[in-house]
Amino acid sequence: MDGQADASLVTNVEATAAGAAPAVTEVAEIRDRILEKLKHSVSKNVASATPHDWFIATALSVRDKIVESWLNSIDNAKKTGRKRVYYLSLEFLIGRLLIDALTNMELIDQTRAALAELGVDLETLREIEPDAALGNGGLGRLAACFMESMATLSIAAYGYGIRYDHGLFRQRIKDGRQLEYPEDWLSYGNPWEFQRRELVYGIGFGGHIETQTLPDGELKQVWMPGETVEALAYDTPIAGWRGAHINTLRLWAARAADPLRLDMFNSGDHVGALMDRVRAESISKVLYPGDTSPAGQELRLRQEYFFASASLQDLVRRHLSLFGDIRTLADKAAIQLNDTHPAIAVAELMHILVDRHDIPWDEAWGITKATFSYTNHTLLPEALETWPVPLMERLLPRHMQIIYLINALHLEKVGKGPDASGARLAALSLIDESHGRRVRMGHLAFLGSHKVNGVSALHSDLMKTTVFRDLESVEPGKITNKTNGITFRRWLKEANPALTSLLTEVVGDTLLDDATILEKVAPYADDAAFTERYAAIRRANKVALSALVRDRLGVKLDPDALFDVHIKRIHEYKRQILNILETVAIFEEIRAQPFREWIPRVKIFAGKAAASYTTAKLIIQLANDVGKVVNSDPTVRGLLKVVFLPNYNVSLAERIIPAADLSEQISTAGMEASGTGNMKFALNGALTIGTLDGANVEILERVGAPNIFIFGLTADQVEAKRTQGISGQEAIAKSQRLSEALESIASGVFSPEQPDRYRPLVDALTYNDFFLVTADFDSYYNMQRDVFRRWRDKKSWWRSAVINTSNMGWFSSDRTITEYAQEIWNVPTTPPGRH
Ligand code: F58
Repeated sequence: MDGQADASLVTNVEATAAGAAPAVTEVAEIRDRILEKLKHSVSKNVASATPHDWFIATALSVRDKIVESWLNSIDNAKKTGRKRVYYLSLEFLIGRLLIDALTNMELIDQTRAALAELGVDLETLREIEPDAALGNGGLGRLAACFMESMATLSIAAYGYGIRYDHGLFRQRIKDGRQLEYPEDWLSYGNPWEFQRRELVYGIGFGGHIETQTLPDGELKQVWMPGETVEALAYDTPIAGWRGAHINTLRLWAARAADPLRLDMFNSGDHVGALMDRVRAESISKVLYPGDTSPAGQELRLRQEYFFASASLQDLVRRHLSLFGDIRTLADKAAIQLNDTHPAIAVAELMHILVDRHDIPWDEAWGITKATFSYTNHTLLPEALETWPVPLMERLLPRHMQIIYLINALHLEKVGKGPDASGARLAALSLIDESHGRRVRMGHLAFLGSHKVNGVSALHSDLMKTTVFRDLESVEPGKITNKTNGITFRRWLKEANPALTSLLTEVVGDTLLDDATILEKVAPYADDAAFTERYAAIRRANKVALSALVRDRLGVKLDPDALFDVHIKRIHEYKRQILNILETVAIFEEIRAQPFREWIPRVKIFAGKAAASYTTAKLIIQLANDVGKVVNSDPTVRGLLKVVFLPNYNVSLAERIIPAADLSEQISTAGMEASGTGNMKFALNGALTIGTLDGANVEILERVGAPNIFIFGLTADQVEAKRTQGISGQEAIAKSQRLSEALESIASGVFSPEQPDRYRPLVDALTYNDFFLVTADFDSYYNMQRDVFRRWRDKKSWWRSAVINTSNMGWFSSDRTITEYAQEIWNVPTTPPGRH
C-alpha cells in the first residue's frame, strides 16, 4: 500500500469504520461492574439513578481497572529502582477524564455497549463531567498532554501541582461583555482522585532565622517560620495509551494546622476563630488570584512556595526511603520546572540539602543544578516573574538569604571573566535593581538548572538573543529547544473519532502508538474517493458544531460555509483584532457590492481574557458587537456570520477544532512562544493562516508552503520596525480598506448606543501599535483572499487538508517527551505497544 492509494480499501472504509463489535462477555462484565458501583458506591438502583449517578458509577468502574495497572506501575518503578521525573507545574489543564480514561484503557466501545444495554448514552455522561480547568491556557494544557505522554512512554513520573477549589473562571457574555464567575468543578465530588491522608507536609512562612554555631565552629542558619500551613495530597491516576503504565498527578490542597481557634470561638468571636483557617486555605482556593493588589501578589507567591515545598519534601522523602542517600538525588530524580512559577524550588532544595541534611554548599549546588531543568514559555517582559525583595524577605527569609548567596557566588565568578562591566553584572544579577529591588525568577531557574529549553525552534533561538542573552554567554549551550507537542489520543481519537477511523484504515491501528505513520496518508491526498470521505467527516463535524452554536447562541450557521476559527486566550499579541478588522472590511465590501460572488464564511471566536485586562475585554466586546450587526444585516444575507462562543475550555476546543476549515494563528511574529492549538487544527485538517511565529514555522517546514497561508512581518522585521516607531498612521494612510474599517469601528457602526466605545482601541492602533496590527493588515487581508480562491477549488483545498494531517505526526507529544527524556532527564522510554 505504501505510496499507492488503494481504491478497494477506500471503498471499504464504511464497513470497518464502525469497528468490530465488542465481545459479548466483556460487555456483560462491564455492565455488571457499573451496576455494582451504582449500587454500592453511589447507593442508587437503576430506577432512581440520575445521569450524574451513572457518570460516577461508570467512572468508578473504569477507575478500578486503572488502579490495578497503577499499583503495578508503582511497584515496577520501585523494583527497577529507575529514575523518576517530577513535573512541577502550577497548572494542569486536564479537561474531562471519562472518555480519555476509557480510550486509553481501550474500553470505550465495550463501555458504550454496556451502557446502551442499560438504556444510558455514553455521550450524555461525557457532557456531564465538569472540565478540570486547573490552568489558563497553553502552558497548562501542555502539562496535561505531557502527563499523558509520559505515562504512554512508561516514564515513572509524577506531576505536582495545586488542587484549586476553583479553576479558571467561568465566562459568561452579557450584552457582549465578559463576566467572570467562580468555577466549581468539585461541587459534585471528583471520582478520579484519592486523598492520601497519611501524607501531610508542613509549609512554613515568615518568622526569623537563628544562627547556630556547630561544634566544628561552622555557622548554621536555622529558619524558624512564624506560620505553618499543611499541604494535603490528592492523587489522580493518569493512564497512558493502552493502559500499560499509569502515573500519578499529585495535587496539594492547603489546610490550617488547627481547624479553629477554640478559645476565640468560645469567647464568642465565631468569625475571628476561623481567620487562620481562611488565610491558610486561601492558598489553594483559586487558580491565578488577581495580582494587581499587593495582597494578590503575596497570595501568588504563597501558592508558589506552598506547592514547591510540598513537592520537594515529598520527593526527597521518597528518594530517601528508596535509596537512602540524599547525595544520589540527581541520579534518581529529574525535576522539570514548568515556567518560573515553581522556580522557588531551587532555593527550597538548597534549604533542604544545606540546612536539613548538612550538605556543604558547593556540593548542594551541584546536586541542585544536576536535578533541575527549566522550560520557558514566554519572552514577554511583563510575563517574566520578579518578586519584590521586601516581600520575599518577609515571607521566606531563609530563601532570600540563600538567593543572595547564590547570586554573590555567581557574580563573583562572572566578575572574573573578560567582560565584567557594571552593566553586564547588573543584567546577570538575580536581583533587578531597576524598578525597586526584585528577585528575577527566570534567572534563578536558569542558574539552578542544567538545561533550559524553549518550546519551538524560533522561540529557543530568540531566548538566546533576548532575555537570556547574558546568561547564555556565561553558560553557552545550556539553552536547548524542545518543540511542543500534543497528545493524539485526545486531540485526534477522542475529539474526532470518525477521522481517526478513516486514517486508521489507511495506516493501520498502530496510529496512536506511533503517530509518524500518518505519513502513509499523504498519497491519498490525490485520491478522490478518500478526500470525499475526509470532507464528509468534516461536514458532519460542522453540522454538529452548528447545532451547538444554535443551542448556545441562537445563531444559525451554514455548514457549507468556510469555518474560519480563532480560539485561544484573548491577548493583544494574539491579534484577534486583526481578524476582526478583516471581518469588518469584508462586511463593508459585501454591503457595497452585494452582487459579487462572496464565499459564505463563518468567523468563530472563543477565548477568555484575564479579569483585569481591560483591552482584551474590550476586544471580546467588539467581536460580539460586530457579530450582532453583521449577523442581522439583511444585505449580508448570511454570507458572513460572526460568533463568539462563551466559556472556552478544553471540551469546547474538542468540539470546535474538528469542525474548523481555517485555523487562525496570527500573532505578532516573535511573540507566541510556540502555540499548540496550531498543531491540533492542522492534525484535524484545518489549513493554517498564520505568521512566521512559534511552531507555525515548523508546521510550514513540514506541510510545505503550498499547504499553509503564511503572511506578515517576520520576527526580525518586527524588531526592526519597532525601532523605527510603532505608530500605525503610515500603514493606515496607505490602506483605504484599513482606514475605512477603523473608521467604522471608531464612529460607532457596531456600538450605536455608545459610539465612542471603541475609540481607545482605534487610538491605540493609530498611535501606539506595539503589536503591529496595522503593519500586517494588508498582507493578512490579501492572504485571506488567497484562502477564498483556494476554497473555491475544493479539490486543491482537500488535498492540502490531507497533506496537513499526514505531516502532523512529528507534533505528537510522545516525540517531545522522548526528546526531554533523552536529552534533559536521562531516563529510559518504552514506546507503547512494546510491553
Ligand atoms: C503558552 N503560555 C505560550 N502562559 O503562550 C504558548 O505559545 C505555548 O505554546 C504554551 O505556553 C505552551 O508552551 C501560557 O499559556 C500562561 O498561561 C501564563 C500562566 C501564568 C499566568 C499568565 C499566563
